[in-house]
Amino acid sequence: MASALKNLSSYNSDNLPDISGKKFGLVVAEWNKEITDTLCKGAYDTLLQHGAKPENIYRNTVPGSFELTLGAQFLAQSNEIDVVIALGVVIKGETKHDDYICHAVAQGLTQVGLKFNKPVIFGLVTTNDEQQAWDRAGGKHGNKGVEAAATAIQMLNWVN
Ligand code: DLZ
Repeated sequence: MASALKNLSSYNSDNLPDISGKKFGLVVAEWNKEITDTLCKGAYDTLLQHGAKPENIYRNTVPGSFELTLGAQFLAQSNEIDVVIALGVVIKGETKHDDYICHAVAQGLTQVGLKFNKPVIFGLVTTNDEQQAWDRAGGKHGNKGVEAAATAIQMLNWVN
């Protein structure tokens, strides 16, 4: 149950909640698997660094990014899960498939979060080529999995 009414005393100095009892559902697409695994590791390590317990982090895979929405829904509907992190990599090709997939995932994840009143984090890397994807999976532009996990933690300020 989300609460918009937080007293300032409930925040620590970094404005981050205590996540030691929170449960995280990661849904990871297998297309571009090497890259999504790297995103997933970034997210996992970040959660642990901030106090999450390994046994409270669930990882589920789906074939491609298009399936992230349904995977996220399966996780979000569980009372066991406090926040969902969806991770995928969509690389532009000769056709417009990337457009269709990315829009569907963005809209789908938004709907899941609203339907279950639960944070669902959009960790979809959308690039023109594979190098740009690696640049965002531990390369010169950081690791979007780390950012997704940080966003999840921040959003837990809203979850009791
Ligand atoms: C079909 C497809 C293509 C062409 N490219 C990608 C991609 O770059 N990244 C990704 O995660 N998935 C891709 N897919 C697979 C679709 O997401 C989906 O799995 C299939 O269309 C089956 O629904």
